[in-house]
Amino acid sequence: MKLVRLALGLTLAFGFVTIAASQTTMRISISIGKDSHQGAGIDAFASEVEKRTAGRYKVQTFYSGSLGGERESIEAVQLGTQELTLTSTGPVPNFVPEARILDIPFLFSNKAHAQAVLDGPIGQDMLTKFDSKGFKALAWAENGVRHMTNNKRSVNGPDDLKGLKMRTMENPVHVAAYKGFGIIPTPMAFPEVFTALQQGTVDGQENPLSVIMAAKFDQVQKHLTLTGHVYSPALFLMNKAAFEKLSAADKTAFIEAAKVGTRVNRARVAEDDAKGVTELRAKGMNVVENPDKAKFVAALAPVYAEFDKQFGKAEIDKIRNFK
Ligand code: EAX
Repeated sequence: MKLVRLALGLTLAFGFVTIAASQTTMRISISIGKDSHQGAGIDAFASEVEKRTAGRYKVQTFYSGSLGGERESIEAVQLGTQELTLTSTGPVPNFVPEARILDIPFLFSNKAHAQAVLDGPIGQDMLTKFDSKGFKALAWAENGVRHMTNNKRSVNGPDDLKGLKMRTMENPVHVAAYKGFGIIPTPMAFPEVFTALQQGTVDGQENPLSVIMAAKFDQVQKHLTLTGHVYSPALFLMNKAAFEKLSAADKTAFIEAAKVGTRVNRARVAEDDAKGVTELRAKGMNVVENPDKAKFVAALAPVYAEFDKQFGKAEIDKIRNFK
């Protein structure tokens, strides 16, 4: 009888411990608003994590850079002061230099090509490069194909870009490459961009239609050109130690949740790309839909020669020719 009571007591005690552990709350952040392709991605991720771990894990979602810009969020995830972030690869090369190769302009022929590379062996191998830097990279997501906006003039070819002061991401590959376009690159964290555009600190910026719409850049930018000059990957990053603490089944749950988040995120990018031009025109933007792409590519010839040396032409070609 006593033994039974002891066993019951232990069960209750351990039962209690299990319930207490079930309340684990984690945080995930993005630099743009909730009503966006990234907001849709982290919302889906959070609800999938909760569902797939039967509520033992909750993911609190933070939008609009309320926990900091992308560089700060990646830093926080690396340190473990924040468990998760969904970020573009913008500031990533400062943490995982191997990932730089993915930020080369005109590397991918379109979104489908980029997605195939990221979801295939090259992209999946790249995710493992984050392990030794304090991260678990759960899955590739999508920021979108980047286009240029400015307040000075309509841009039809690279000549029109000469001398424009443009905000860029804090990304060494973009900064080096965009000089080839003749612009004056001004790296800046995303939360500062709207004000910088409004006050004329910079003439323009470049981002996917999804970001331009979510951030309401139409309110502070007149001209948009669909340059499509670079594909902007995004990814779900988690603090490595926080990931390693999960049971094997929960690890799978987090990875699968990130994959669902990516599906939702990419679907929203597709929607945004389909309606973006119409919507931004309706908001008063002057849109050049078909600029002379070949001229933009040609403008980067000297930069490509440099990248071939830096990254190895064979490595770049592997991505370019991936089917
Ligand atoms: O990830 O910094 C940028 O321009 C990014 O595209 C934006 O924060 C969304």
